[in-house]
Amino acid sequence: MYIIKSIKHMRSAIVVVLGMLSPAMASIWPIPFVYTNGTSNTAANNAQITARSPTSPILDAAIRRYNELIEYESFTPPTDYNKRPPATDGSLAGLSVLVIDDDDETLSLDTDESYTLDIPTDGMAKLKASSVYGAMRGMETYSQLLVFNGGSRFIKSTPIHIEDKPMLKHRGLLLDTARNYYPVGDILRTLDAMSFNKMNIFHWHIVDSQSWPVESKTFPDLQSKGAYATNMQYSYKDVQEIINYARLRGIRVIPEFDMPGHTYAVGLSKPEIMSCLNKQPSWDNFAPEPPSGQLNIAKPAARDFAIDIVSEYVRLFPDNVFHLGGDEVNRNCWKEDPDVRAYLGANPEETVESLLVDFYDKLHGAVESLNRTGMTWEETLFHSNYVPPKNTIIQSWIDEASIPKTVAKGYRSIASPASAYYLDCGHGSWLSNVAGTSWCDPFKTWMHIYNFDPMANITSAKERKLVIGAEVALWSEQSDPTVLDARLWPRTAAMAETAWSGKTDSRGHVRTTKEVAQRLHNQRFRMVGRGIMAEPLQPLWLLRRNL
Ligand code: CP6
Repeated sequence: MYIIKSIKHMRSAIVVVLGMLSPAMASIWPIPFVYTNGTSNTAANNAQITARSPTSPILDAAIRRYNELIEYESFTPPTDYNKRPPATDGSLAGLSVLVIDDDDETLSLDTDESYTLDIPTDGMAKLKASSVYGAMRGMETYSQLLVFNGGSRFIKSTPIHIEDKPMLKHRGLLLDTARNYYPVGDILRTLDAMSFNKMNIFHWHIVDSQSWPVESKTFPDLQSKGAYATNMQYSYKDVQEIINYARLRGIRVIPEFDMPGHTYAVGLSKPEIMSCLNKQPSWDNFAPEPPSGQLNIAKPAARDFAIDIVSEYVRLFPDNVFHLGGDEVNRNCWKEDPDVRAYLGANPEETVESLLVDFYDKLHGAVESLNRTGMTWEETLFHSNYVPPKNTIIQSWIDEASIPKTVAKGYRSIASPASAYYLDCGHGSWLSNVAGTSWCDPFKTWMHIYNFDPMANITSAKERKLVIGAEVALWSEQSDPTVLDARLWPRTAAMAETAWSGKTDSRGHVRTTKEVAQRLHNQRFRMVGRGIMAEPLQPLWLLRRNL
């Protein structure tokens, strides 16, 4: 018995080692659903991409972009340093792209991002996708197969056959541009980095208590009084540039206008619709972080304001999904507000809770009547008496168990547990010296992120289908452009692979961080070569010794 066990153990150890060192496995991140390869090598000095039917502007732009990238990129995986160029058995004639539905350029949760890619040992490679966005994912994979050595380009281990598709339809990154400001260029670079990892949702947490950086045509003072500075603003034109840039990369921009909490900055121009503005020094009785301030839910003008905001920004942000925030409201802020007290005195059938439910209801109703799907933090569902519309997308963050709880109630869930996916802190909490609280520990390593399974503890097929996405979050209390790339990458890439490829391969094997470390290290180098200052994971020499 004991011997059989240890033989089994030894055998699986050998399989793991082969899996790690196999030269056959190209360094693709995230790893494709199906990947088979041969033992030849293909010279790829001609790797030019062409469309079989050049009818779509988005496809044309993507082909141009990848041709340019292929033209300047000369990526050698660190594992190939000091290695001689491989002998080749044939040469590539380029890549031909076929999109079946190339006049449908809608980008939504239903977009089909699947593709198949075939690389022969000699001749023309072929990429086939049903949408232009699937073709982009395939071109990304293709670009990752091209490696340099000794001044020449190759694709190794050909012929290669890939069939690929995402496990989760929503693979997101939240960026908070209110606690610290990021210039447009930093956001565009982040969108590039996302596309290198096949991510497709930019959740723009655009405003919060500390600043209102985005232009408003309805209430211009929100920005003029609420932005940190005149050069720390997003104009309509900036926003449109970001949305277009994202769309060309198959990335949807979901805006979040967080209400009724996290709104101190609104009070800089509209103090008359606010409660508990800037309580000092006891802000922590009223808000999760200073400065305190929430929309005054007893005032019809506050509710009208919220609806006006949604009405204005659904016109600027074309995506079907609109995030209403709803997180971390503080009841005490309203209980102690003189206007709220006066209102409740005159309306004894009402309570703070009923006012909040009414506020959520009006806001979600407005989103629905504007033909959008509402998205909200989990508090709206679990920490209030409100019952959101059944198609509302719930973003789970407080507890890992919130994800199974959300889908058990029949709602769609985006997995963003703070315990695994909150990237914000590179060091202890800024608040620990002020309030004795700390939300930074422990630091979320890439292994920690990779090990989290958004589907954990969800067994029924129906409920697993309701986990539609995963999202990491960069809250910016302690991040700004100086650390952006290193704070995001390559840790976000770890989430991107678990969201695209899943935790389990097509043979039922659960991937381990040990097996994927080498590939992630290569992806980090690839990203650095493409202008993303991703932080290093390990010393280079270790790899060389392992050869
Ligand atoms: N800001 C907003 C935040 C956070 C949330 N919303 C947050 C809460 C807890 C942690 C990290 C960030 N800073 N608007 C929660 C969704 Cl640990």
